[in-house]
Amino acid sequence: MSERKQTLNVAMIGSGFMGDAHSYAFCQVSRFFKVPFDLHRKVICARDRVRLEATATRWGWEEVETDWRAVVSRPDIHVVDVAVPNALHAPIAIAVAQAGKIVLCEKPLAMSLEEAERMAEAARGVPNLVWFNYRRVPAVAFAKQLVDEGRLGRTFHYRAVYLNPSGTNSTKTKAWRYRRADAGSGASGDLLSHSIDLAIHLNGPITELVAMSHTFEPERDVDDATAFLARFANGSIGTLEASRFGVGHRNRNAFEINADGGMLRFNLEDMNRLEYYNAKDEPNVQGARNILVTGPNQPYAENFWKPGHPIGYEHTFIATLGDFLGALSRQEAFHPNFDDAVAVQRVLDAAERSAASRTWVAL
Ligand code: SOE
Repeated sequence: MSERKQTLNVAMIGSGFMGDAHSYAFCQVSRFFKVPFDLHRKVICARDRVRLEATATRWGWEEVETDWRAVVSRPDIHVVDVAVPNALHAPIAIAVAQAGKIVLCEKPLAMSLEEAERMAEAARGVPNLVWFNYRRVPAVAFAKQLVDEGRLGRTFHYRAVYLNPSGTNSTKTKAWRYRRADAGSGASGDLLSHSIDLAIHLNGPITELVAMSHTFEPERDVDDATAFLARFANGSIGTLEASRFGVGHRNRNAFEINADGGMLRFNLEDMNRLEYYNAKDEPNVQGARNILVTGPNQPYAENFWKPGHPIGYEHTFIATLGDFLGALSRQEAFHPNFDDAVAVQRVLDAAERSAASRTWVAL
């Protein structure tokens, strides 16, 4: 008779795009990962009741609620996932942590570095996660493995871009992501935060940077594009850029590492592949291998489909949740967590100050 699993009643605050992606992960995680918990999609909460009920029906949430405080104060709720506009991350996540509950939060963690530090302080005593989901694209996890195995040796350059064309679409630009009061920033918090998290994860801390930001739409109060030059603690140099005016792309989250031992290159728009150039190959056969990262013997090959069968964007949320619940059951720290997100916020803060002063800023 299988051992009775501990029940985890989950609450989701938010019912938009991320509400769907996270709900999918809560539905599917036990089918792909050995989850030592019984996850219940207990209650979903948002302001717009009509949309809320549609999302609840679609993803099998048991109850709906329109007041997040009522959810956070419920004794039967163990996990609260915060997937609402950035301005609400701090008040909700801090209340969840102070109620002693497990707290999951979308990125960027906060509206400012000061707020992010307060959130991390509040969450110090509870298990916590920030949805930098691209760390768990198998091809990205494989890049991390190759870096950690020392296959690249000394890094010279880290180059990243995150390009989508959403800023050119006038209907989209009325959304909360385009208002400083709700989002805190534009392309930098929304897109560059992902690039910064991957840069720190794959190449270590950034020690100083010089940045520029630009807004193409005159009446908009957030950046449409931000780019910066960086120095890393490991001695490498980097360029990181994000734009919502990346016409010609859909969701190009890409990076390249040039190092002594070779090169690694990834692009989310071809997410099941990693390019690897081994500088130790014979010169006449040197070239970038285009590796299909679907197993065998590659990250998450045991969790998803047989080798050769590609996966999608939604699986990165399943892998994030699966690894989090695994770490939770073993009482181990999980990454990315609120402290990792503070490191990202520190870079965003430096970039904003550098762009304003047009000077290099040390971190
Ligand atoms: C922006 O359009 C967005 O949805 C980001 O907010 C997400 O974080 C990113 O994963 C996809 O693009």
